[in-house]
Amino acid sequence: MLTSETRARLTSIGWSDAIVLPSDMPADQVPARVIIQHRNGYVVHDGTGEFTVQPAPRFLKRGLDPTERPAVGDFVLLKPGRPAQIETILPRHATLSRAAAGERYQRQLIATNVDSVLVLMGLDGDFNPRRLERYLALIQSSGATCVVALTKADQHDDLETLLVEVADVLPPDIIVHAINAKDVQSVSVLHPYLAVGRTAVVVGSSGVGKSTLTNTLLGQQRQATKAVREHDSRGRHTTTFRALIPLPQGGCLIDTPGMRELKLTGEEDLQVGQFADIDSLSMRCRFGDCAHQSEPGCAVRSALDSGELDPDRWASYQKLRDELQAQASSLEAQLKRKGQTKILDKALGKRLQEKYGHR
Ligand SMILES: Nc1nc2c(ncn2[C@@H]2O[C@H](COP(=O)(O)OP(=O)(O)O)[C@@H](O)[C@H]2O)c(=O)[nH]1
Ligand SMILES: [Mg+2]
Ligand SMILES: [Zn+2]
Repeated sequence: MLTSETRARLTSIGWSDAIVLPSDMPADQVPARVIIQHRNGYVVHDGTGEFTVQPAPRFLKRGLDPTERPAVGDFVLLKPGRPAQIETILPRHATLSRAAAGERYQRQLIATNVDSVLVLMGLDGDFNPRRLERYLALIQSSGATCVVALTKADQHDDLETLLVEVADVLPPDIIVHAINAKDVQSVSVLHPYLAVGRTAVVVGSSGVGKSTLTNTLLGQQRQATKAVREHDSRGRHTTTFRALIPLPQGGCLIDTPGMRELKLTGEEDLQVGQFADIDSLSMRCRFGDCAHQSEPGCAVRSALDSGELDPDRWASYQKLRDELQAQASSLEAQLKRKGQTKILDKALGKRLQEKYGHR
């Protein structure tokens, strides 16, 4: 049990009722939150101050799934010492992950215990509905809410047309804001996601304004930002590690480095509203197992022919679906290899069958 004093302290770093302490918590251990992950250690915040800690040796075991190691956003229990040691990761209520770039299948954590994911996309040439669909797929299985913030709104003069275009690729329940990340007044639309006890993570390409937004919300230049190269409006990677920052609004923000590749992990579910239009089209195909190639009575094909379904969106859906399937197989193989068949049955087997048994 936490004293009300401890609870108040922890609330300043995003503690909420969603975080559950073990009933058998050792009396000498104290909760804290991971705010920075370095190559050889972690920085945590206990609500009073920041300090460096070491992970318990079992977290360093080779071959351990990276998602089982402490990550930025985690609430952990520390064993006192010099330095203190991370003993336990408290159960996560949300986990945003992706698959690592490269050949070998591996899940990577982007942030944990986040209530919302602010997807930043610049209105200066960075805007890309296909990438938005990809982010959405990753976020929808995370347990966090997706919020889209279009930055550099001050550099765009036809916002209305653009907002319609964005709304077209998003499920109706996703909120879209257009902001100038440099302007205090403009970014105040994001305050509801950053109230006391709430945590948001900002994601988006390099140069989109993640660190600028963080600084504006913070009211000081804490995160380094970089001038955008003129010729391609791309920023350079200035933020090199994830950092959780408590804000004056009472909530916490996690700034991240830009991610070049956003590979699905295989745990996503494209069926949750994101492609509801395609879903309901395929329900109307004559054959239950229609592959939407050249079958007679294919509702998807006829929607493509009539222009009702955007061919780019269809291509994007197929690409994500195939990638998801391939990644799910990799994940399945990995879990099997490690003998984690229990998780496997629960998380994947059933879902895969439901999803791909009929498409
Ligand atoms: N005009 C304008 N410039 C912005 C906005 N957001 C970011 N920038 C500029 O874009 C550049 C890259 O921003 P930065 O925060 O470093 O991007 P990050 O890589 O996502 O962290 C900086 O020069 C910012 O001043 C915005 O909303 N409006
Ligand atoms: Mg940055
Ligand atoms: Zn069909």
